[in-house]
Amino acid sequence: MTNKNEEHVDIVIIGAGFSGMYATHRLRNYKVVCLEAGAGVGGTWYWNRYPGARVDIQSVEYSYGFDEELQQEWHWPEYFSAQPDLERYANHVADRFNLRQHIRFSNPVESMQFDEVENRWHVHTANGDHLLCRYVIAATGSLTAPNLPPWPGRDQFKGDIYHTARWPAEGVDFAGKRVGFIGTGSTGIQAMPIIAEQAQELVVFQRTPAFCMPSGNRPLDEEHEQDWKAHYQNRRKQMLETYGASIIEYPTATADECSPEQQAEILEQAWNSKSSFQLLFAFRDVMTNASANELVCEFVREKIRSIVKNTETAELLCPTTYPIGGKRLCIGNGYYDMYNRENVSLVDVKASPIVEFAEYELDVIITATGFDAVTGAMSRIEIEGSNQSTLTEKWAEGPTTYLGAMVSGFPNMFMIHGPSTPAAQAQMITTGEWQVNWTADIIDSMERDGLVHIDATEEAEQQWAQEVDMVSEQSLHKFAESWYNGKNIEGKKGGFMIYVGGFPRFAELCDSAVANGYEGFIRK
Ligand code: NA7
Repeated sequence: MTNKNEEHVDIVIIGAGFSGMYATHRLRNYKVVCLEAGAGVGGTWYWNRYPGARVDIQSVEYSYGFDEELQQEWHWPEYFSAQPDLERYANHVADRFNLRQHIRFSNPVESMQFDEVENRWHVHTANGDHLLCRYVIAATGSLTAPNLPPWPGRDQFKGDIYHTARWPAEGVDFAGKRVGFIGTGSTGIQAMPIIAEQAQELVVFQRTPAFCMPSGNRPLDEEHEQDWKAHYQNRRKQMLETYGASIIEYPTATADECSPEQQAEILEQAWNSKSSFQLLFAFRDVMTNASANELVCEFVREKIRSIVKNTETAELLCPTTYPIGGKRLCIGNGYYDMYNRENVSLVDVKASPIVEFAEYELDVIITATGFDAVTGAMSRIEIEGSNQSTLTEKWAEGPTTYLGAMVSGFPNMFMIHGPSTPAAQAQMITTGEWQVNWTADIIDSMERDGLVHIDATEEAEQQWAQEVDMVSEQSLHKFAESWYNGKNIEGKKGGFMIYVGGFPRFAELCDSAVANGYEGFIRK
């Protein structure tokens, strides 16, 4: 394993997205190198530069809280920031906190091996770097590895094919083009209304219709901004006390406790709330009671029928096969209205799945077909832990972790937003900061206690799997095929990969493991 390029550092952080950037800052007292596949910072917000890309959580929340001056000085132009503003913010943070000195861009990690004698990870990158480090922190993101279904005929297609997560920085000119669009998840719903305005024709290939509510995006008003800035410290704490680390109106009543008139009024208010996801919190039991959920589903279907003029198209757009919220609720701007345009048509590919790229006359095909989520980025790295066991073997039947942070048999390797964390069920910048702090505290304690090796026990991993299953069982999420459970990818194994017990419970279990003498860990 010796190599003339060998470099010794303390910590390698994989990924310069929002969590990796904060980890680089938080652990700056160590010798830290952050390896990033992209040419710039921002992770998700670096790669996803398709038209209309926008965060679906308000920006005063979806931002860092670790530095009071930063949150006081930064100004978001809109409630829900667009990708260019998020990327600008990521670059600002990288400059302001001198992070670039630690980051190696365009340098993806290819393989890693753990040396049990030295308690070091060997990390190899595409550029030929060979780093030896004591700890690895994989901040590789939940939605990093694009899903490109292997349709035959792709290579013969004479036009251009794009995936929304690999969008060209210079943009795409759709004028006079016949565009085919595959994928009607959060991404497709954001991109299509904009492309429909530019293209000659837009043909939408829909496998499963999405539930979509209006985003209510608008310029950020000064009063709202000042209110947040005056209360940031408390609000950041309050956020972490809510299910999704986001301050929205959490209901107290179940659907049954409301009269039909009250139900209608609550749903209408939620639809117009300009606060994303409020529909899922219309009643306390939307995600736990099938009949409450169906009430919300039918409310959205009625909205679709009232907006889309062609009744056949409207019915095709109505989701009927899964609970609302089972797949992430989409937040759009004019998505359903778009179907009233003459140049837009809808093709049902559920009834007759896409088998090859041949049947339609198109100039451009856009695939917004999602991601090999949660595990995809880690699975693309060859990772060899103790006793030459590989992560691929370990996760062959689905990912297992302890607290979403460690994998038994892969010592000194931590993950942020790993499998079985709340991930996208909670606001990811703030919860990412929380997880980075928790991880960094563990690393600091290892240094303080003169220890060199930390692993999770298999027993703790199994108990965590039971906790994850138990909370999933209580929720309706299990009735949808989505990236949350890997069912969006053919043949992907494993169960629910997201922790749906709420962020406060997750944080408490992480904290109590540490407080109870590193319960579930082996430290030496
Ligand atoms: P999603 O939500 O996984 O959506 C992907 C879409 O692509 C979805 O409509 C899929 O249909 C569709 N898809 C995937 N494969 C195919 C094939 N083979 N044929 C036809 N249609 C297909 O990804 P997004 O990028 O939209 O959003 C990901 C997250 O980003 C989102 O949850 C937010 O957190 C932000 P399906 O529903 O699987 O039938």
